[in-house]
Amino acid sequence: MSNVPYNHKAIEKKWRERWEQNPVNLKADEKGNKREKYYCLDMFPYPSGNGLHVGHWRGYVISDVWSRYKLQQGYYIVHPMGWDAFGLPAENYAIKMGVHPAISTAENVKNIKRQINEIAALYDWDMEVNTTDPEFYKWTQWIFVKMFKEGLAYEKEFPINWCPSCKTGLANEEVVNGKCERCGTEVTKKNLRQWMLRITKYAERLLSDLDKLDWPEKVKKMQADWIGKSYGAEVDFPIEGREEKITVYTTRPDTLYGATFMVLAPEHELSKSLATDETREAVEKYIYDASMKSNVDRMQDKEKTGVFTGSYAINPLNGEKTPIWLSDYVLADYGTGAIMCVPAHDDRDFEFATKFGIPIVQVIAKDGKEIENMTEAYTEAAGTMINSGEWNGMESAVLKKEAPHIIEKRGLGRATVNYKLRDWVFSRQRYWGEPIPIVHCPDCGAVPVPEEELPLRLPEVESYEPTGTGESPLAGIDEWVNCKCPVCGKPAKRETNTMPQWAGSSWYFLRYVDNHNDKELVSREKADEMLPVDMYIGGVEHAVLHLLYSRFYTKFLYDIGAIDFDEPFHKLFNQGMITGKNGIKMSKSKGNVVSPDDLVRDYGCDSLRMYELFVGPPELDAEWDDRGIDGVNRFLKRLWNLVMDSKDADVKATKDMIKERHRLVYDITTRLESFSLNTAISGFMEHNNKLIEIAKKEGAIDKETLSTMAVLLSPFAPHIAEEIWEQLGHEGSVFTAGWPTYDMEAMKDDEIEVPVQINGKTRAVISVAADISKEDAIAEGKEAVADKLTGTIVKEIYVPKKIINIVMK
Ligand code: ANZ
Ligand code: ZN
Repeated sequence: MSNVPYNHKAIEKKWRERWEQNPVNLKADEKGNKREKYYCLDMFPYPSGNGLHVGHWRGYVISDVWSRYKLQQGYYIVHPMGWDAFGLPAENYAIKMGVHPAISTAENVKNIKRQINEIAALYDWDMEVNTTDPEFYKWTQWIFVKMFKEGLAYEKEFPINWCPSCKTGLANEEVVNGKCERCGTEVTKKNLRQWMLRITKYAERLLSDLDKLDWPEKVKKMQADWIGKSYGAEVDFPIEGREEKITVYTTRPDTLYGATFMVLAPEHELSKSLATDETREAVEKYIYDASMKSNVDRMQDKEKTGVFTGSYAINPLNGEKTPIWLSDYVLADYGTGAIMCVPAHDDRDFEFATKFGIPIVQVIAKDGKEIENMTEAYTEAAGTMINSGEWNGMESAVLKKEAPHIIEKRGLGRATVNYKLRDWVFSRQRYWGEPIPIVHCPDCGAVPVPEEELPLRLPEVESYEPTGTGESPLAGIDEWVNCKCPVCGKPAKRETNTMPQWAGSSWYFLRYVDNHNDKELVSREKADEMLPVDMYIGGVEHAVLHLLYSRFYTKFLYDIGAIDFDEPFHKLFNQGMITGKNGIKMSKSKGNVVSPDDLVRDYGCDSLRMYELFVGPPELDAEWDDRGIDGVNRFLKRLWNLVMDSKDADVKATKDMIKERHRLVYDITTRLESFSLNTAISGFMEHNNKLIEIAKKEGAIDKETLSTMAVLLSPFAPHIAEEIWEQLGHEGSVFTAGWPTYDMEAMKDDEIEVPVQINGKTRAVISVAADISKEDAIAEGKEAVADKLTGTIVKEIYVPKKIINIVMK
């Protein structure tokens, strides 16, 4: 037995110090030649006051294992870390405690950095960024100015969540079940001037470029659904007795003959003017009530409400009078904010028509038969057209595709493509965010702060509370607000809204590689050297917004020539969440948070790293159970003992050892390649047990096999890997070893010759794998003597490696 037991404390301390003095070289090979780069990125954390729990560790361990694996494969590793540090929690803490958010944020960063260092990940801290650092947000503001100049940032009155009691605008996250998170008052809508980003201009590219990406199909589909492309038509309905037309957007122009009424969003520009003397009061009340409802309420599938305007439109195809209604189930900012209603074939229209007694005309018939008494809409686009004039008898599926073009040819409207994607509401009435670098001049309008004056620093304030007028606390600082117009020099006022937290996270990955450049967002030279990201690792909760915004920013920066690639993340991996017992999310309030600190102390970093992977497939959620860490810890101890027993024995590699070595390389490599990190860990355990078996027979294991084990283990458990490597007599770090290769031939079992007997008489000799199973041996034996098996078999015997005997009657 080995006399030196596995001492994780001593080993991990020793190697931390070594790496400190002599860092692993990420960039160059032994001869100093620069290697091909590989950029592995983590979704950077928000520096929360709660610190990290074992769930946060998992993602960082996965990305570190991947980075170290790539390093061993010979790449130059770009693996940075930073802080997404603007945002509400720091601000709310400031409101409560009166501590400046910059101070609490800096404290949190310090604590989390300490915790991250416990992981022993290969982060290059020289690349660190912090979104709240003026040297960083200078460029967040610069991008905004560029967008403004390109017409992509614009102002718009927009209904936002509004708490009438707190007198403040609320972010969606602050609205809980339609109520204000702070005071519980029902949230309403208020029209406020907002800054918007025209992400819709990029809708088509954001959709079609998904094809270029090596991302999980699930995430690509979520993005595609969010962008929501649909083909349809805009149809112009003349208004009876007026000059104007109402344009509707429909994906089903084939059903035009069945349009028996029309509905406008209450906010539609014509809504008020369509009222007649008799309907005016009801119409205005309806419009007002709708404006007070939150979107949450409007989206809910409640009973339909509506009001008849008193006006009619003319169905352009058949000249029928169609009554114009208002209802809040039509959204103002989708399509044209007006729809033609086909109650026979649309659920919502059916419900509305039934409630208000509007006629229902069926135009698509399954099997050609009209339904006598419709009790629900027929929503399939399969059947033949009826009640549709010249379209009668056509297949509806065919007509659906042709109708937009027919309508366009006849001058009744246009074939269109529509996207669900909305422009992005980019302003927040908050303190702790990047000031929007715009000056409002009475003469020149909205003018950007000149680029050379950036960063526009966030000023100190006395109170972090929102002002109550829907403006940010910045509005209360006169000396900051009042300024000169950069164009004409007249007195002007600064924009007081700040940017959303997404602003910094939409482009931070570009800045890491040139984080101190005060001339450019990123130099071309550094960008060429290290960008774009090869692998992005983070939680699936960011599948849509963060990833979509980052793709949008990247495309914009590509378009203005700041970078020369237009997709930021080549490959994406989403890790599952670590939960407490019964799948409950870890949170302070549930009291089920497991801190990594104690586990590191008791078992060591290497054991915790391996256990984070061993808990389950990395892409799935997993329940944490402390007890499981014993298993990986035991594996490391057994491996350690094997190395200690073998290192001075100097045995020659036997065939078994060589076979085991190649199988180990094969298993670990293929499992890593398929991101099956949990089975990679179990692979180590199984092969180690095999080696221990062999060592029992042969006395010890050869150095090459154990050295190979150390290299394979190095991405997972870097400290013990280094120590084993050194104990086996190697000089220098295990991270200079390079990833081992395997030889399929060497993995094969030895073949042996086995005689096949029938009733004790040898009839054939076959060659089989030495460790063939009983079933396989007998099956192969019977095949070899098949023509001689003429009777009934009463017994089949396999004496391993010796003989196969078939007893026949
Ligand atoms: C007539 C029709 C008949 C429709 C039918 C559907 C079925 P997607 O696929 O999501 O783009 N629509 C259009 N604008 C709307 C708005 N602002 N608010 C609410 N609904 C709106 O859906 C397009 C369909 O949703 C359109 O096609 C329109 O109703 C409705 F049998 O027009 B349809
Ligand atoms: Zn001016």
